[in-house]
Amino acid sequence: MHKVIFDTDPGVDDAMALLFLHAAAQVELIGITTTFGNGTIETTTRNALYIAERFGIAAPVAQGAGVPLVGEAGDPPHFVHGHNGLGDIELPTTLSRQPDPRPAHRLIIDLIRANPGEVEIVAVGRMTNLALALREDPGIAALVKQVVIMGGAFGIDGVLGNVTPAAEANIWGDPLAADEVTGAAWPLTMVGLDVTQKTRMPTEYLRTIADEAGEAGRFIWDISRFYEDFHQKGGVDSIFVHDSSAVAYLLDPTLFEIRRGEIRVVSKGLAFGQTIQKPAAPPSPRVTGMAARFIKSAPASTPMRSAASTRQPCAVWPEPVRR
Ligand SMILES: [Ca+2]
Repeated sequence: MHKVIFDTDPGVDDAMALLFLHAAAQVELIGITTTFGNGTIETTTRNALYIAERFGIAAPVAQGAGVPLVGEAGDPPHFVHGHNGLGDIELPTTLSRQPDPRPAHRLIIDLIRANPGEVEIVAVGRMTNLALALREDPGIAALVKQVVIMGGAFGIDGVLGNVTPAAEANIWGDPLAADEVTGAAWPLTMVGLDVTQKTRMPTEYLRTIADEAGEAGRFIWDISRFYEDFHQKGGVDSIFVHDSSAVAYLLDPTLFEIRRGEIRVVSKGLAFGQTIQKPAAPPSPRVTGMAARFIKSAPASTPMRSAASTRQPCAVWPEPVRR
């Protein structure tokens, strides 16, 4: 059983990933924490509470950061997720579910401390809440089973950022937080755009979900109309499966190829938000147990394979931030 904290900014694909986690028999969702990103923090928290209430998800929902560690939040991408973050479907004006009284980073700390060695964090928004949790209680890193992130881009098959040529949105939104999170001493896998832009749901597939997956399937169809339109305007005849790819990795990592090595994030200058990996040199004892990893691509029939053995170690590499 996976004991999962889901850190999220719903968001159309976040909502799909949350329902994916909720539907997975091998997942015990123990906490939902919200961050700004696809909407303001008020919008994403409202959306998480709405989904939890509508679909009977019992896990506490805690509101998290509304701004990055440094700087401003910026305007949400209404052209991707709609003004309400859920494809502009009609939403109720009031909810009975209330957020947990704790801020998100405190709920994360409390859940990890209460379940030492068991918690798996799936983080599919800005990494601000995780960075705040590490700053407040650095000891949690050693108590987490694994962290799976949707974010970043590594140029595999020419896949670059989706906000700038250097940066993917979740990382661009708070690169300092991402650098602190990838530098922490916990096992971390980064599911980048290299994977998530290859993993797609065409309209016919979404229609099948609508027809065969009950109320959740119809909800996914409804919220994905606006999101699909955004993709089609960009010349993509399907939707990218961003956040659910991180959930898929959690449930079955053998679906993916993995490249191992530490990751740093650029937080200043032209390459603001770029994720850079130092390929692990074989053999590399530093990798064992605390390597930052990312998934290279996701063909269903391809076994896991490390690209590390073909790489040369880098001569110069800045040490990760350790708090
Ligand atoms: Ca997200």
